[in-house]
Amino acid sequence: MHVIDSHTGGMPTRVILEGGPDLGSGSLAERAKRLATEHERFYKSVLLEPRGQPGMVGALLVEPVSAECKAGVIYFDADAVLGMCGHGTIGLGVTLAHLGQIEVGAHRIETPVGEVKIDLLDANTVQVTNIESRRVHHSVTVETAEYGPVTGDVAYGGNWFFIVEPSPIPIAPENIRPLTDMAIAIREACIAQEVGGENGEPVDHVIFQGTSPNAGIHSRNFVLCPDDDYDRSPCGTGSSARLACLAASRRLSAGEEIVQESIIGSSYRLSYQPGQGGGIVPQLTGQAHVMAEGKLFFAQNDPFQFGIAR
Ligand code: PYC
Repeated sequence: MHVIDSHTGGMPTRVILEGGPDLGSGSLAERAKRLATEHERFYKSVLLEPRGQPGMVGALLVEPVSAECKAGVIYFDADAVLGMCGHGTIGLGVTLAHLGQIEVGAHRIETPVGEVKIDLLDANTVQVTNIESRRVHHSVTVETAEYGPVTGDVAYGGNWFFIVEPSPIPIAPENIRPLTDMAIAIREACIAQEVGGENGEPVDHVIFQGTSPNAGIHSRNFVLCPDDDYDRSPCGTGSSARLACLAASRRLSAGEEIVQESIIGSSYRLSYQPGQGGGIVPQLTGQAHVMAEGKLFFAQNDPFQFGIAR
């Protein structure tokens, strides 16, 4: 399996160029469902240790349906197939540029939740225009056994987010463990209490929003991903969901730009335009760096051929 690894603001992406499973034909949503239901061992083994690393997201390149798109891509982490991935799309853009497959300028990418646009600004910088994002519940309370009631917004940015603001725990690297534990409890409470999307979609990510001590930064976040690890980047789909909440509360105007920081201090520039379906169309700009290119082997006599199960 031929892969290229990059990181976007510290968050790793492994682009699978060839050697992935045959997902057949159909829409990307149908092929993503096949990946989730029929190839769980494949996607876990690509990302789990010792072959992968904590937090890593995979980006499986597939043939796009639309001839307008440069590539089709299905993102996944070690525990779930994702609808979209912002940091992964920035990583993919920089990887395609590294391979000489795209040049500075605009390109379309197909994902299971729709087409997104990337603007390659230079070899490391990509602006992503994401799918239309929206807030679906404002100020909803879930009951957690460990932390009591927690109130937040549910919003969609290509994945489903429960967003808590202000964060009950300061967003600082030394608090990653308690933030993770509380976010897991909130996600479980959302699922158990059926707080999610309009059509029963489960919350798969939890965000805590806080402030940054750094000048010029609008906010800092902590994002829990489905694999129970945290996003080292400010999370592209999470930032999209957050922009939808800021827009719905009239706390940010269309075209106004803010800088959002991750818990490790990497940042995205964020803005939005009004969408056609009542939501917003987010734009996020960030940087990625290619780290490695390699071949993955899955030897039958390797006791950890499919990764270390968690
Ligand atoms: O950047 O959208 C994102 C993302 C989703 C999961 C991890 N990163």
